[in-house]
Amino acid sequence: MKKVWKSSAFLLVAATMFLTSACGSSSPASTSGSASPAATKAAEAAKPADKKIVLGFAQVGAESGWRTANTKSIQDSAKEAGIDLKFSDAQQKQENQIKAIRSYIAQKVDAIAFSPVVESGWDTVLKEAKDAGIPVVLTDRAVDSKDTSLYKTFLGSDFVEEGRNAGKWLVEKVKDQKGPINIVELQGTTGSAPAIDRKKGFEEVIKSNPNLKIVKSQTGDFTRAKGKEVMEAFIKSAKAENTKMDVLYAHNDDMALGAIQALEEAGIKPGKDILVISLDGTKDAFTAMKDGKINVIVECNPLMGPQVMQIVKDVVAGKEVPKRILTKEGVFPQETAEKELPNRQY
Ligand code: GYE
Repeated sequence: MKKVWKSSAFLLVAATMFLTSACGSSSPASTSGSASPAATKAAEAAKPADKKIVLGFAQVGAESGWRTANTKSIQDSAKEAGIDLKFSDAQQKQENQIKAIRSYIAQKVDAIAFSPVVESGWDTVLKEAKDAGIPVVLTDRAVDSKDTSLYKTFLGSDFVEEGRNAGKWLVEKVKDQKGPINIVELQGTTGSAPAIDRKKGFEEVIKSNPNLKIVKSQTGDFTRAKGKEVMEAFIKSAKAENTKMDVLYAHNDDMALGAIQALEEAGIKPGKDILVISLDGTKDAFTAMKDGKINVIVECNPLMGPQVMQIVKDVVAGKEVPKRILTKEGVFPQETAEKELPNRQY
């Protein structure tokens, strides 16, 4: 049921994108060939047809390969869509994102899009945007605001489902194994939607096999350097306690790649001595998987720029958009690495 909804949501977005691009226009007023007269009126009132839309985008940072691809997708597609993009990098700090959003409000941009670094603490600034009449689009990560009127839509992955998919792969992989299977977990940024949800979905599924146990879990902040550092500490304490580490579950590719380095330096073979599960699906991770160092990658798609621009055009034109729009993604076990690597876009 979830799957059906997921793909139909994707199709809906794809169809909307096709329809509007088929109209071949760049101004919001003239894209309304398929809109009702009321929506056209709202569009004209909202924005003169000859003026470029100004979009303020408050990015999380540049913490990972995923993020770099996401930023490029946003920048390239803004250019393509004829949208004037104001872009800021918050260096993974919520206070910087809030500052950036406030400056977009002060500049009276037409729309604000942002990928909230953590889930909580956004109500005040979102209310300020709403009071200023500036529509907000959430991309990639969610907020936990109870008042959903504070934003127009949330476009991004289902992180709980990603965690479940990682868990399902593991449950199947070890189904014939006897005895305890120790998992170490590298969590994403503390308090971020992907870290919370990827943990939740994974734990929910691995519960079905009592042998599976998370024995160590710590944040590596979604970066390679931190992933390596935390894995080094895990290796050290596992040695001291004389415990085995059978599985590494990393919430993103960068942390997995950092951990792989730490494992190799300690003489442990990633992908063989320890199963490695990663998330995102960057080229670097697929290369490591082709080399046998990662066992499975659950994909998370960062290339959401074109969808973001279409949504921004629609909300600025006063059109209704679905409150939740999902991105489409897959699961890639090791045997697919060689074939899939040349297809990777990021
Ligand atoms: O998995 C990670 C990035 O929010 C989905 O953020 C995103 C995550 C992604 O730093 O690599």
